[in-house]
Amino acid sequence: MSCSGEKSETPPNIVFILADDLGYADLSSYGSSFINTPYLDQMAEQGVKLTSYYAAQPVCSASRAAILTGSYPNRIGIHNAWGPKWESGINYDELTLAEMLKNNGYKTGIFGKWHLGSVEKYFPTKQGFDEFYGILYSNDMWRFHPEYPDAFPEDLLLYQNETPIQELIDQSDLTKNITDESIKFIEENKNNPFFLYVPHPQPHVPLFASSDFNGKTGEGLYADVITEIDYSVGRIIEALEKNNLSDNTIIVFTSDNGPWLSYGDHAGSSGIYREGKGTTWEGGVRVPCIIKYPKKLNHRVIDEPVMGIDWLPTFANITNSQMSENKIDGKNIWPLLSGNTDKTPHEKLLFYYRVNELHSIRMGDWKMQFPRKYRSLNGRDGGKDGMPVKYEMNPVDANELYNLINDPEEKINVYNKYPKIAKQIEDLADNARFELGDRLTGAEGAENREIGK
Ligand SMILES: [Ca+2]
Repeated sequence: MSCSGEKSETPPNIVFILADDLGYADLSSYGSSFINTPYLDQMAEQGVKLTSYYAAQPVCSASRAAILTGSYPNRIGIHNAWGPKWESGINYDELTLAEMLKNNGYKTGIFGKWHLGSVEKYFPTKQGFDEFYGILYSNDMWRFHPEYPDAFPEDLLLYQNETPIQELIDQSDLTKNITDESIKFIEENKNNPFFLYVPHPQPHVPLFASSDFNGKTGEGLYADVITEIDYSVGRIIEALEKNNLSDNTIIVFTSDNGPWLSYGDHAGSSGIYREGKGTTWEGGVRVPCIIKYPKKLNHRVIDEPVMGIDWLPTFANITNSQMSENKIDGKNIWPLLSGNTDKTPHEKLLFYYRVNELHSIRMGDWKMQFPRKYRSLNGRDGGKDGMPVKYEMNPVDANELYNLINDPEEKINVYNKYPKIAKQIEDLADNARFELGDRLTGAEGAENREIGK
């Protein structure tokens, strides 16, 4: 409780909507020329629109771990996207966002895709969520996988809390049903503070839209799917308004990583940004992010770099919740969102990928790319109708430096032109390697913590 003597305010509700593999340029308010997203566009006009918001990693499980713990996922032993047989989870020693808010009197619900543990010990209901409706891992980890059907013999199961209630064969109604469950949760909790987490399994392939949306845009199934997600956001906002909750509710909409470009017409777009999911070029990690909180936030467009690790400390600040003693990497970005400062609290943002490999660092306007291989279509078209094409692997042979203000497409390597900047970032990289390790250079991290086993 606050000791300031101020009249205590009703704590705000938090609604966090996460799309899966949605690219930077997939919303009309972020530059899509053929997908219309009126509800999200209105949210961006009324609230805060972030234009340099980053997923912590360009892959599902790791990116989600960052949102829910405030740490770089590799700090807490979490890497990659987990398959159905994966038996680890977020270590119980970590305080999740759901646990933090639950400790502060919030009701907590997750409706959608978890992807942070497939064994019961690590289900969402063991990590701070009162309620769960959805799937435990990605919607393509099933026997209808277009390339590797034998890799996923398990049934893709729809869960209610800890109980499987249905094998999913047709996923067409999933977005709609997740929205229905979310609205039910809002109505059941309208008299108490709540945290509603809606990680949609779409637009991750295989794409599915309900009969109300399938074929309706005339722009292809991907556009239909995004249109349905936008409509879902509209329905959630409407439910909040109907229950007089809108003013004191923080709604966030973002994506867990950039588009899966090898799927071609079933993938999103990163717009001008280079590459997509599975790389730490801008297209893999820079994603849309919109925040609406009518009571406290005015409209603002913010281009300062922030990341998925920032939600936990920011929500702790806004809700006066207690964080754990564990060291985390995220920062409270409330002063930036509310206009009390125009600077990001981050000196640098680290981009790790695969198993603890340091691929990139952003420092201010600059981004350095470190030597490794990354996947690319190298200008070829992606696949069609749900069948991907193969990526090629490109090397980065030496450190490369880009100025994201003059060159947001990361095309012009200016490493030799700015040796002082390069040295500064290389020093940051050395510190990162000392703290968190880097498999590419053989560095053991001094601060990494254990995954839950
Ligand atoms: Ca994803």
